[in-house]
Amino acid sequence: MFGLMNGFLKNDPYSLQKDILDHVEFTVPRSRFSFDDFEAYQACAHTVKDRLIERWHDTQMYFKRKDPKRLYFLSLEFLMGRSLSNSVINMGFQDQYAEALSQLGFDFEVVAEQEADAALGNGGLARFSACQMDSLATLDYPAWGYGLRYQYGLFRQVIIDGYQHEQPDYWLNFGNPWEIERVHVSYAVKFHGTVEEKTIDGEVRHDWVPGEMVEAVAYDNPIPGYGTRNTINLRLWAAKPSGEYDMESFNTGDYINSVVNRQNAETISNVLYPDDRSHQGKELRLKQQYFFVSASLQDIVRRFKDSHPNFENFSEKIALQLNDTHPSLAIAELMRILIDEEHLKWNTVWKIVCDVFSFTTHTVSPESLEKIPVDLLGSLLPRHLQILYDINFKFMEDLKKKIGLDYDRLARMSIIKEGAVKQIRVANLSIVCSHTVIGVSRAHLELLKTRVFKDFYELWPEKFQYKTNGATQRRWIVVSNPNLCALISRWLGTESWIHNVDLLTGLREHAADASLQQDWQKVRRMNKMRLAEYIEATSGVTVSLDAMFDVQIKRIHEYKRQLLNLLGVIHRYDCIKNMEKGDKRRVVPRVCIIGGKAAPGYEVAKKIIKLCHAVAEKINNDPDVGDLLKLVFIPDYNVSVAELVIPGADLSQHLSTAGHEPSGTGNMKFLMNGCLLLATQDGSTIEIAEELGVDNMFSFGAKLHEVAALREKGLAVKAPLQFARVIRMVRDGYFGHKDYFKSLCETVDGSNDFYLLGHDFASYLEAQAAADKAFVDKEKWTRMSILSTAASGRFSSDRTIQEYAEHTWGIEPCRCPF
Ligand code: 26M
Repeated sequence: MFGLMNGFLKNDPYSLQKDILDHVEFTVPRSRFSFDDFEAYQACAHTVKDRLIERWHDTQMYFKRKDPKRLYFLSLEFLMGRSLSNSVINMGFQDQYAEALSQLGFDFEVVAEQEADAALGNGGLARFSACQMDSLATLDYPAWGYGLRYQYGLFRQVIIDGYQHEQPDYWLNFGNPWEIERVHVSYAVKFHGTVEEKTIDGEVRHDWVPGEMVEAVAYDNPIPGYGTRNTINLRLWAAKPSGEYDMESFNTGDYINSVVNRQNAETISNVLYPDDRSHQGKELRLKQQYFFVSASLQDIVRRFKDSHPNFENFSEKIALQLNDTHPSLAIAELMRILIDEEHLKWNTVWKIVCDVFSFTTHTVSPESLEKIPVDLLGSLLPRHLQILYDINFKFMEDLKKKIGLDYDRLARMSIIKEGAVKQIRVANLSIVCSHTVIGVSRAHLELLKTRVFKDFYELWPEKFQYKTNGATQRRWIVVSNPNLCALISRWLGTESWIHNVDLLTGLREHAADASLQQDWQKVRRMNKMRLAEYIEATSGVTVSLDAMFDVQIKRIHEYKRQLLNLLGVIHRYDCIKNMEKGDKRRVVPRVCIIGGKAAPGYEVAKKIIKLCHAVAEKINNDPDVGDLLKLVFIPDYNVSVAELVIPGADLSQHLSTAGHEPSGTGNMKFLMNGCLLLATQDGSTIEIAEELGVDNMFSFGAKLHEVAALREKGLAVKAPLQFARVIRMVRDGYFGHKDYFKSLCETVDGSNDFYLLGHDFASYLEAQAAADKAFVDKEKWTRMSILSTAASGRFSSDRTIQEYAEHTWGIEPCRCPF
C-alpha cells in the first residue's frame, strides 16, 4: 500500500493508538482502561473521521480554487454498507490501524464487524450508486453525491417459521460517527399554498406562497478515494421543523398542538420506501423526492453563485446526473429557482436545463415507470405543475412540427398522460429535458431503443447511450477478500491493479500454473470456511467444505427466478432419493445458498421465501441425503452479508428471464472473486460472456428473441416432464403448506408462465449438470476461476465512471496535491 500522507494528524501506529484512546475517553466516552469491541469501533471510527475531515477540507478548498466543472450525482438511494475498513484501506492506513489496535488488545477485523450497515437503499441501483462514489473519489473527479438521510433504512428481514417479517432498521440508534452535521447548512423547502402572478416592469412574476415549510439540514459523509488524497462528499438531507415559519400558530394559544405539528416535518426523511418496483403515487414519497431535490438544488445554486457573478457559464461548470426518474423533479425545481428567484428568462433557463441534466434509467418495464397524479402534484407543488405544463406545451408544439399530427404518438410521448386520472410521466419529462439518456448495459439500451422509449429514440437517436455498470474492486476484492487481494498482488508483482484494474488480465497467463492454482484453492477454501461458520451460526446447518457452494443472493423477484433455482434443488433432491445406493457416489455434493429480501407487499416473493424454508426443512433433515445436498436461506441479506458470502461462493446463479435484468452487478462481484457463473444471456452477463468466453461459464435459457417469439405464441410451450413432476410435488403438499403454495405453483402453470420457467427448465438442468462435471475436475475448475477474476477488469465501476466523465458529464480529474 502507498505510504503516509501529509496532514496535521499523524498516522503511525503509536499516534493512532493515542488518538483512539483519546476518543475512547472524551468522545465515546469510556475509561481508556476499560472499553469493549463496540466502543473500540466507535473510537476508531472517530479517529478515521478526523483524518477524513482533513482531506475533505483540502479537497474542497482545492476544488473551489480550481473551479473545475463539477458533477452532482442525485440519487434517493445509497447502499453504503460499512465504512471503517473501506475508509482505512482507501486512505492507506490498514497496517497502521491493525497494529495500533492489536497493541491495545483488539483485532481490527472484529472491531470492524461492530459497525451497522448504512442501508439507505433497496438493491442494485443503490449499491451501484455507492460503487460510483468510490470510483469518482478514486479517479479524482470533482463530484458530489446528494441523497436523503433516512432515519430508518431498508427494513431488517426476520424469518419466523419460514416466513419473512419486516422490522425497522433504526440504524442511527448508537450514533453515526461518519457523518458531519452541518447545522448552519440548511434550506427552507416549501409545500402546498398558492401561486400569485404579478407584473413587475412589464414582466410576469410568479410568487409561490407556501402552505407548509420544512427545513433541510445537511449531513456530510466524506468519501475517500484510494491512492489519492481526494475525499469527496456525500451530502444527505434531514428534515427538521422550519425555524421561522409557522410561528404564528403558536399565537393561537394551542402550544402543545403547535409543537406536535412542527414535529411532523421530520417524517419526510424518516423512512426509506422499501419497494424496488412499483410506483404508487404516494404523497409522502413525492414529498421526499421534492424535499431532496429542492434542498440539493438550492445548495448547488448557492455554491455556484458564491464564485460566479452570473449564470452565463452555469452549464459549463455543472453537470447534474439523475439516478433514475426518482430525482427528476429537479428539472422543474431548477427552472423555478432560475426563473422565479433569479429572474432569468424562460428561454435562457430552458437552454441551461437541457445542457446540464443527464438521466440513467435502471429499469426495463414500462409499467414500473413512475407516474405522479396531476392532482397530487398540483396540491403539493402548484408552481411546479405550471412549469411542467409549460414545458409540455412547448415540447408538444415542437413535436408537431417534426412528426406532424400523429395523435397517437403525440399522446404517447406527452409528459402529461390524459385520462380519468391525469398523470405526469416522469420518464418522459426526464428524457425531454436531458441531453443524454443512458442504459446500464448494451442489451438494456437495445430494449430502451426498441421498446420502452422507442418513440423518443426515433426522435432523438443521438441522445441514447449505454454505459455498462461496474462494481468497485476496492470494496469487492480488497475489503471483502483480503487473502485473494494479497495473492493477486503477489502474482502480478504489484498492487497497482487496485486502481488500474485492467492489470488483472495479467493473471490469464498463470491460470494453468500449478502453484498459483494451489494458492488459489487455499484462499478459496479459507473463505468457504468463514462462510460455513456463518451459515452454521445463522441457520444451524452444518455444511461440508468439499461441497460446491452454490449461491443466489439478490432481491427476491419473479423475474430473477429464485423459484427456478428452488425447483432445480427439488429435482436434485428427487434424483438422490430415487437413486440406487451405489450411484450416490457419483453425486457432486452441493450447498445451495439463497438470500434476499422481498418487498413487504410482494406476496409471490414472500411465498418463494417460505418455499425455500419448507424445502430446506425436508432436505436438510433427510438422512438419505446427508452431505450430498443442503439448502440454506441466509436471512437479512445486505452489503456486509454479501461481503462474506461472495468470496466463499464456488458457483453463483443469475437466472433472470432474458430481457428483464437491465444490467446486474452481483454477477460482476462474483466474477472478481473467482466464482463461476451459471447464468442466462441477459443484461451485463452478455458482456461478461464476451469478455470471459462463454465456455468459462454455464450459460442457459431462452435468448431475448426467443422470449419474444414464445410470448407472441401465447406461451404455448410444453414444459418438460421433470418440471411437471417437481411442481406436482409442491402442489401435492410434499413440503407441506399445500394451500399456501397453490397460487405460487399457478404462476408458472402453462400459459401463466410469463417468465418461462417451464421452457427454460431443461436447459437449466443441463447447465447445472455441466457445472457438476466441471467441479469434479479441480484443475479445470480452478483455471476457470482464475480466468474469471482475470476477466473482471472491464466490470469495474472505475471504467463506468471514466466513460460517464468523458462522454456524458464532460468533467476532468482535479487531483488535490499533497
Ligand atoms: C419505487 C417505488 C417507491 C420507492 C422506490 C422505488 C424504487 C427504488 C429502487 C424503484 C426502483 C429501484 O431500483 C431499481 C433497481 O435497483 N434497478 C437495478 O439497477 C441496477 C443498477 O443499474 C441494475 O444492475 C439492475 O439490473 C436493476 O434491476
